Parts: sequence; C-alpha cells; structure tokens
Amino acid sequence: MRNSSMSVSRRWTALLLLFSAILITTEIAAAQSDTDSKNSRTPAGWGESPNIVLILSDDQAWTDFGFMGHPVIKTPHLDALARESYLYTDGYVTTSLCRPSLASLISGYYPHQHGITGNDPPRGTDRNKMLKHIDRMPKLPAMLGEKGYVSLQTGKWWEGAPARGGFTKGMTHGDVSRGGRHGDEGLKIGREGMKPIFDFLDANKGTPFYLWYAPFMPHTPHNPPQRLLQKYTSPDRPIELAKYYAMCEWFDETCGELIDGLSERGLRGNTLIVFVTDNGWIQKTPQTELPDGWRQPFAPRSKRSPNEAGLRTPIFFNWPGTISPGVSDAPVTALDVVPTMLAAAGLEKTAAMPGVNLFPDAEPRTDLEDRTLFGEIFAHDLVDIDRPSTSLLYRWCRDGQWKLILPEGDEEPVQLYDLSVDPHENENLADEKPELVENLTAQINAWWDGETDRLE
Ligand SMILES: [Ca+2]
Repeated sequence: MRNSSMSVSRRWTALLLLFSAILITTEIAAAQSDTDSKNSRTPAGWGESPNIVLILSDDQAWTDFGFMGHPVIKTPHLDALARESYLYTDGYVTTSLCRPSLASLISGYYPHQHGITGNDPPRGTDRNKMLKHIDRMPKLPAMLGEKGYVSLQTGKWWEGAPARGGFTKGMTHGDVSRGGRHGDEGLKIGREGMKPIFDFLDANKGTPFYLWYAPFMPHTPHNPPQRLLQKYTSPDRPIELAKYYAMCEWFDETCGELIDGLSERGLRGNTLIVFVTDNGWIQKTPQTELPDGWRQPFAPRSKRSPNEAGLRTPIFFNWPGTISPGVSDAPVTALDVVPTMLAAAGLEKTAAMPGVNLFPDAEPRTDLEDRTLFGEIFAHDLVDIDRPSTSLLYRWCRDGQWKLILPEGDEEPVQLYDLSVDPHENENLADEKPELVENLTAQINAWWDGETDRLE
C-alpha cells in the first residue's frame, strides 16, 4: 500500500510537474505571442490604420514586367506580389515626368493643382524658389501623421527636406546648397541595400508606418550587377537594351528584399502595399528612329510624352487577408492612390482631390468603367513657377477605348487612338473621326481649359 501510495504520489508529482511545465511553456508562448502582436499589432482592417508601403518604380514602361507579359524581362518578386494583389492593368499617371508625377502621388492632385509641373526651374532661377508648392498642398505622410503614423522617405524626393513633405524621417537631405535636387543620399536605397528601411521598421515596432520606397530604379544610370547583365546580353540585342532589362530585374530583386523584410517581421497582414511607376520608358538603341536633334537616352513617345509608354502603368494593391486578389482593366489613375491610402487609414480625402478610394468597404469599385481619365504634360524646365499654363505642352484623356492627345499650339496634330485594337498608338484616327475628337476635346476643356491657372 505504502509503496503503491508513494508511487501514486510520485505519479501525481510527476503529473503536476508536467502540468506546470506545460503552463510555463504556454505562458512563455503567450508572452512571446503578445510581443509579436505588439510588434505587428492585431490585423487591421479598412479604416484601422494599417501600415502603408508605396513601391514606386522609376522610368519603366507598362509592358516591362513579367506579370504584364513581357517576353524577356524577369520580375519574379513583383509577379508573385501582383498575383496576390488586386491588379489594375490599365493604370495611368497624371503626367510622364518624375517630379510632377511624384507630387501627384503625395498630394492626390493634378500637377496644375499642386503647381509642380517640371523637374527644374527656369534657367538661372534659384531652385529653392520652386519648393514652395510642397508647403501648400495636402501631403499624405502629414495627414497620416495626424493618426499617429510615422513615415520614412527613401529614394527619389524632389521637394527639399523630407520633413517638408510631412515625413517623420528621410534618407534625403534635400539641401540645394549641398547638391540636393531629386533625392541625393536617398538614391542609395535599393542599389546599395535596404538597411535604412529595416532599421526604421525595427525602431518603430508597434507603430503604424508609411514607407515611400522610390529607389531610382530601373532609372539611369543603367549599371546593373554583372550577373544580371550577363543574363540579358545576347548577340542580337543592343547592349543598351540588355542593360535596361537587367535594371528592371535588379529593381525587382530589391522589391523581393523589401517584401521578405516585411514578412520576417510579421507585418504583411497589417500592411497595404501599393505599386505604381512614376512614368514610362522605351530604351533608345542605335536602331531607334529619332527626330533631328534628339539627345535623350530614351526613345520618343515614352518618358515625357503623352503616349502610353510614358503614361500607362500597372497599379496594384496588396493586403493579405483584406484585399482579395483579382485583375481588372478598369481605368484607374495614380490620383486614386492617395484617397485609397487615406481610406485604409480611416481618413477622408480632401474635397479637391479628384481621385477615388478604389476599395469602398474593402471591395473593388464597380463604377469605374464609365469614367474618363485626364492628364497633362509640361515642359521639363518650368517657364513660370507660379503659372502651370505657361509650361503646358499637351492635355490628354482616355474615355473607354479612346485616347485623345491635344497638343498646345498648332505645330503638332491632334492624336486619336483606339486603344482596344491599337494599344501602342500607331494609327492616328483623328481625321477619320472629327465628331469624336470634338466630343473628347470638349471633355478635356471642361476638365481644365489649359489657360486658367488654378492652384489649389
Ligand atoms: Ca521617372
């Protein structure tokens, strides 16, 4: 009996020890889980302050991604992200030049509203004088800041110190007297690694953040790593093209690093990632037909032009568990990005923002097919800092399958294209369809007459 009772007692002791061990282990696990959820927070839904990441490609045509069907360029990381995203294949930027396009992505305004229309001031003018526009416009990082977001600027940034854009932290100094122009130190992101981003994430655990990832890629200089250049080098391909293709893959690799960095920190379910390019690009090669005097490294009808290879971009939205994957060819604009991000954070867009939240109630909008998209192209060097109309070169619209390009002045013809059969705009139908030209011209004039300066 005694032995048996001791044995029972021992068994109880053993069971109690085991039970305690399980309890302790569970408590440790719970504590660990608390730490994790504190770091990554409980999953946020629409309006509940998710982290927001903008991935901004720089100088890449809408065709030049695996997920958009390019036959040669490999972009496996963006392909995988796009597959898990709601992808708009027919996205457009407001304008096909870096600085004004970026300003639309921070403010949700057309360039003629925010006043930033060119990359550089009139020759001989102090650059600082044109930085005043950023102070006047709404700024997404500042608006998010009111809800407790921290924000990090990396890569391209043209508007002086990042704090001027409402960022709480930035890589760029933006000091014109020290060579600040379009990003300075910030342009090292991606090309020289991602450490500043990961340091920022680790320093702000548990706080909602906005990340501006605009890594000056695949933008020139086209100096990809040798291993990637070799992959695309071929006897029947101009070396300029091989370099550009390799740059697209290099940019993709950095996006993979960014996504992995978010995943490793348990942040993906709490993070809305938006992808867009700032403008397009067609690589110039020795075979490219060029007008007299052409000195650009890109081909005509791409960057800085009103054509599709300058303006069109895939735009996708990724938020695992909240946005269901899908693909749409509904027309969307980069102007929709800021209102959508604001809605995700539970904030309203301003009355002057022309774009829309693309995911009301977390579902894709169904009323986009009938909308007309508008945009505008200005001179690279501003004519008058305060008067967008003085620098205007083209206005354009896309209405369903139709695209109208309206040049300023009489030197160039009006261009009308049927994008449903002619996505690269080879056949100008303006002379054949005068009534349609008239109708679309009236729509453009009703949107902005191109003469009245109306900075918001
Ligand atoms: Ca650009």
